[in-house]
Amino acid sequence: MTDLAPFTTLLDLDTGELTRDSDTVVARRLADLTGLFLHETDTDPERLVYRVFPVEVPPTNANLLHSITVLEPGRVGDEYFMTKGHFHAVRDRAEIYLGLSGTGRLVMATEDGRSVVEPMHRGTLNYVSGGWAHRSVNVGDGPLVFLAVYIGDAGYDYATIEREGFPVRVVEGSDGPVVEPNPRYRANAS
Ligand code: PAN
Ligand code: ZN
Repeated sequence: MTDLAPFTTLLDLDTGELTRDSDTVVARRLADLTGLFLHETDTDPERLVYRVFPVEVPPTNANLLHSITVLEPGRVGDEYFMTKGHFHAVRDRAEIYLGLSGTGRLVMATEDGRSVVEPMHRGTLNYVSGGWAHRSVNVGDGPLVFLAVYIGDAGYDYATIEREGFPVRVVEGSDGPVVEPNPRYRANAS
């Protein structure tokens, strides 16, 4: 067991801002997301898409990692801004997302090609079961902010999603967000 004293972090429930200063904020810009969007348009590569603010605890299976994600509103072509998405490296590690503000969709998929899309907004408590890859998508006009809590040794497998994509994508339709099959799903798989 690690000798970690209990502690409290203050969270602004509207903005997602944490009082505990974190110097390991992850910032993803369009330049970091090459290949993510189906129709890459000529968009500013420096444009900020999302940031992750972690609360630091040891990444072991005795601890619960937790972080705030702030996903900006925007689109590339008809596709909404989204996170890279990942499986956990330790596949069976589950996670919960608590929506704080904004409007989104949580796209989840299994390795055998099943997919589920769930709503995200203030008060949604999404359970991401073990074995399901997950990606959040901002379909609203303001930032999508959520808390993620997950088993500390889960790790990240981004490579599978980079290679295969998700079975579905979320695009802007004439009446709002639409979920449609991803024509590139597993197109590059060997
Ligand atoms: C989240 C995600 C965060 C960013 O904390 O890591 O929203 O998404 P990507 O990691 O896919 O870029 C989580 O699911 N942690 O396990
Ligand atoms: Zn995760």
